[in-house]
Amino acid sequence: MLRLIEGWDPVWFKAWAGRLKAQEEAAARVRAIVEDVRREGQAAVVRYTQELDGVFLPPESFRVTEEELVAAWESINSQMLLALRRAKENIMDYHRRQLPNSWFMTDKLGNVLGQICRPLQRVGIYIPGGTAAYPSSVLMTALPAKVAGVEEIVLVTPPRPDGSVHPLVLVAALEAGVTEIYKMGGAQAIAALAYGTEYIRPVDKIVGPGNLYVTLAKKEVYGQVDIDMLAGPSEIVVVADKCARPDWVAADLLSQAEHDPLAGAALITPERSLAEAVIQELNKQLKLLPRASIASRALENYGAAIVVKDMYQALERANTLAPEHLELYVTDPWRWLGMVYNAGAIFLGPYSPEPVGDYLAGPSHVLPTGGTGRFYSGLSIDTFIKKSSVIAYHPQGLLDIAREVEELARAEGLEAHARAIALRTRN
Ligand code: HSO
Ligand code: ZN
Repeated sequence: MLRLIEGWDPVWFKAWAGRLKAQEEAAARVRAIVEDVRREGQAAVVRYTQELDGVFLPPESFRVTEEELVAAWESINSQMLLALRRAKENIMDYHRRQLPNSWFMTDKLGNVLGQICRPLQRVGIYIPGGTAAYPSSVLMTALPAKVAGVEEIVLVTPPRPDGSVHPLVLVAALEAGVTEIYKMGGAQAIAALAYGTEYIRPVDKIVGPGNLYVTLAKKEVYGQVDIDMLAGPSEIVVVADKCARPDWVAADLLSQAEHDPLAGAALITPERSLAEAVIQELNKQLKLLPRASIASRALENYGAAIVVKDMYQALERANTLAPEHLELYVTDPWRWLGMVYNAGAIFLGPYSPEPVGDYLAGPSHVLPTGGTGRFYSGLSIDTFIKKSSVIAYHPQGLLDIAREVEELARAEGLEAHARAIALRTRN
């Protein structure tokens, strides 16, 4: 069921890389939804929530209330709360390290130059609903925003059929310092965050994972607001050698395959016998999973065990895939780390299985997928920080560069630019 590939298979690679390729009709549909929300505001959100989520909510009742939060809080068991808090602590510790400093310098003449770093003021976080509740994604997006200093963190998530939100999502939001929560999902939620409605003030940036519609909508509103990335279905690549246990490799591949029928899971190894053993293990373990049908569809369509010549070729293939998660489950993983150019997150050795990163290690699990690891980074403090440059010249400093500025300005045909300098430096 998992195909064995010798060397490389361009047809398989095309399928893997094309998992998020938008169908034209989805893009057109999303454009229409975004436009309707922009023009009509909350009324359009009401309509689409009824049509697409099957839930009718009056326009003023999308915001999660204090009572709902209290009820969620009371429903949670202490074991769960401890787990969330452990994750929270690790995520905050990790992200504090990333905080940038504003800085100032003096140039050769003593003019002051600098860069001021400031958090965004108001950000929107999308949390998917659907087949699974993801409180972990709440922590992995809201906490970095909090640590960065974002004051207003607005969470949106689709309502369940009974009009409620999963209590764990609400508790995670409370723990993470989210300031507003709205029950809305899909393209209509992204549009509402970007343009605002009568009941929701617009945000500066929208982050977080979502399905194809959400991703297309983020692309549509980009420019009105900033976005984190265009994320697709989850994926994992395990580079393994003869030290690897086939059952552990299989378990790691399944951990991402169970997310989505469009998820991708690939093993790359120089050991043919390992590839064969992992395929057998997968078949065994798959049967025991509650989400077997999702995982098996993912493996069937996008899974692969790729047998390569040696570790160099293994790394080359991994860099081509630029996976969201890359496990180096090999004898000396540190030896190969420097050869990884494209990967959202890298997991080293037998005791760093991918799910550790999904929940508790500290780095955000919102990571680039579908080959976009070539140019995107995962969500981090940088996602929520913008920078202003600072220029403070003194009279002598201006005099010193006056001639060159005027020269360049006149060459560009911009006389007013030249005069702003001349006026101050000639008497
Ligand atoms: N692996 C997912 C994140 C996640 N896993 C949430 C479990 N819960 C991101 O690719
Ligand atoms: Zn996961």
